[in-house]
Amino acid sequence: MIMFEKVNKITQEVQAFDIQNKEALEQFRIAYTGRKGQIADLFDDIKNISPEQRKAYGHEVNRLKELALAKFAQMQDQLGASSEGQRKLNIDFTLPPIPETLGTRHPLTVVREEIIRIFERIGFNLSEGPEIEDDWHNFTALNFPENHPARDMQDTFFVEGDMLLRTHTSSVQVRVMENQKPPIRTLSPGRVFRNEAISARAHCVFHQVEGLFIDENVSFADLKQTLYYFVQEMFGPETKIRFRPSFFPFTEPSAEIDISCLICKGAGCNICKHSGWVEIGGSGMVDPEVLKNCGIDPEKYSGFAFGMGIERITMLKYQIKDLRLFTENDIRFLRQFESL
Ligand code: 2NM
Repeated sequence: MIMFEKVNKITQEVQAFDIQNKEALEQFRIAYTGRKGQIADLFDDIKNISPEQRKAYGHEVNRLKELALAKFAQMQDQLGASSEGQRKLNIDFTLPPIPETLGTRHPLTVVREEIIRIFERIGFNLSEGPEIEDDWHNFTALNFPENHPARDMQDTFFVEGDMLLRTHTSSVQVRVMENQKPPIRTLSPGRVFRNEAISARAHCVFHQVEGLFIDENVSFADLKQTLYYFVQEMFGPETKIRFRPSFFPFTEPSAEIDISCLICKGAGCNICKHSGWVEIGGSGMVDPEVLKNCGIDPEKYSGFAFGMGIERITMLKYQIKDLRLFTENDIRFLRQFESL
């Protein structure tokens, strides 16, 4: 018992010891942690302890030793007493180095590049255009009537005068049609902007890829076959495609593009709201009025166009449930795409 009290007493002394300067630090070392210090004496005393109490005693002395060493190291740091030489000696050169962590591509980048590669194989090139657009390229050339709700402040970010943040990348395709002669086969991926409240399903900035195919005798069958090829390549050979009649100002006829639900394979689940189908975009035959607006003769040429949301396709492909994950840059989310 006496020995345990001694440990307690020295513990209290160590705790109370006021180290203000390097001299005090050295005194502390000599008194407690040094080779001939009191803690070393306590270890020597272990031979005088009864075998039943030896384990508990050893435990207590070890705790005291750690406490004293920690205090010493801390004060040594604070007083700047440890020399560079000593520090260097503390490095274990045999340890393996910390490996470099690889950066990752963002899942939206992975999917955008995959979409580009798929359309590249059937002759689509890439086109880009400005994110700040004028009314003509974003709306008027695309046959949006003057009073269309998309032209409302509630839906579109206006910059100044008739300048706005593009609400789709169709504006890029208007520029292509104005500047190139058919045949045209072009893909325009890019950021688009809509004045929406941010939620799990919507964001005011998102990514689209639109496609445009113009030549003589292009038909709705060409549209269907092109998109069928795309969904097979993108989502796998089991994937079914369905076209649902719809309306867009710039296409006639128009159709929404649905694919069979990847999660439940059509049986019905939360993702497809128990319908077995999920929407991935819209499409249609370019309205002759739009061709005319862009300087292409609608008597000679026809074409189809389509548009898809890259976030939506990425969410379906990787079962991502919340759009906000794409912009939060949480490293735990991004790391999951390390090998892609
Ligand atoms: C969609 C749906 C349907 C489209 C139309 C055009 C253009 F410029 F040729 F008129 N580009 N993209 C289009 C057609 C986009 O997105 C849902």
